[in-house]
Amino acid sequence: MTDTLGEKLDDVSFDQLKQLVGLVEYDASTDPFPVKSMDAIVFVSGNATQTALFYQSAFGMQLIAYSGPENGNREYKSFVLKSGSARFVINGGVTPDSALLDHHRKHGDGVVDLALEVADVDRCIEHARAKGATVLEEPNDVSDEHGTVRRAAIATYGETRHTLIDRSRYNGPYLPGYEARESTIRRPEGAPKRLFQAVDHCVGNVELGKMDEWVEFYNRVMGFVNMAEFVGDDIATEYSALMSKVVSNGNHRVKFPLNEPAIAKKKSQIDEYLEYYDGAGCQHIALATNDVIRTVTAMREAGVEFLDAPDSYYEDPELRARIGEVRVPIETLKEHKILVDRDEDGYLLQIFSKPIGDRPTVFYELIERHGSLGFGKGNFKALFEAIEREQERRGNL
Ligand code: TYF
Ligand code: FE
Repeated sequence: MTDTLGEKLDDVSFDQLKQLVGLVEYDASTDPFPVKSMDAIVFVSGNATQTALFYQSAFGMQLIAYSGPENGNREYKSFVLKSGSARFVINGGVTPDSALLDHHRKHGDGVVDLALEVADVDRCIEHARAKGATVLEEPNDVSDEHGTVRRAAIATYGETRHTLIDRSRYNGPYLPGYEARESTIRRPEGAPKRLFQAVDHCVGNVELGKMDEWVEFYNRVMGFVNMAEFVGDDIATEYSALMSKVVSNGNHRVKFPLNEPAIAKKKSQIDEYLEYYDGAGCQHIALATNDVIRTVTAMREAGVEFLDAPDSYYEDPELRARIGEVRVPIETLKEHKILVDRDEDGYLLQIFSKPIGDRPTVFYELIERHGSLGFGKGNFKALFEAIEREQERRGNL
């Protein structure tokens, strides 16, 4: 199955993807920087060997490829995991002088690369360079017996990058140099095939006063458009302590909300992140699922902790009136602490994990869309209050 941009979607059909991440029609012919999809989210971990097991056992992902000392990469181990159209790459330094370990010393476990699949690396780089982007890797071909990948990279916020990948002439397991690998854990009897099908959005936290600069960067350099959803001054000072705007590529396949701290009544959760990550970086990744109840149940059973919405959230008559009918009774949402929001296009169900590493930095969102193209604006108050309860428990409020 391929979409209009010729994207390989594995076994997630285009119609499924459309529902899962809320695609819209757009005219790709005028796009100066056409992006097909997220190619991979690349992480650095203090122990990639074990983190790869976590994503298999707790997130139900499948190990599909590997590179490391056993096949010629002496510097670092790299595990490639898939779930539907989502691909995660977990890297960990082996040799003590590996640059990955410097990144890890500063930032801890986190995202180093939001890699994007594009059809024409050279055209994108030419545009990006003309618009003032920092090119970290010039376009180059890498090959092995499975073919050739053309790649390049530009800098984004903090020490995060966007590698651009054209994999149209390559049919191996991930990138040249990687070998196919099968999962190393046995999945529980009767476990669902996968717990999520796609990456919905990746959020960046940037320093105070920098949000608009980064929004403008994505507009100018990558031709991304602003989405309607934003957290402005009003919400920020009232309860959220953050400001947020969302940029996306033309068809909304790739969505990047950007947050900055706001001066409010309490210490911003974004300041807590910036302090512990030691700079700007990726804050949360939203995973699209077609059954958030099943996904959150399986993840909780595997030990992943989620933020609790208080019972009062579900008893609020205003919420009940606004939400109307959704695919399950509100009681079921309450039982699983799942949040719900509705806008003019439809509704969404969502839930947020606690930070998954040692530092209070990166966390996950699970999102089940039913027509809504938003990000759960109606839940911001309840969500930010739940985040602040956790900040307080960590002694950071
Ligand atoms: O991605 C979003 O915009 C939503 C809401 O710290 C959100 O998931 C925004 C900021 C934040 C947590 C969630
Ligand atoms: Fe989100």
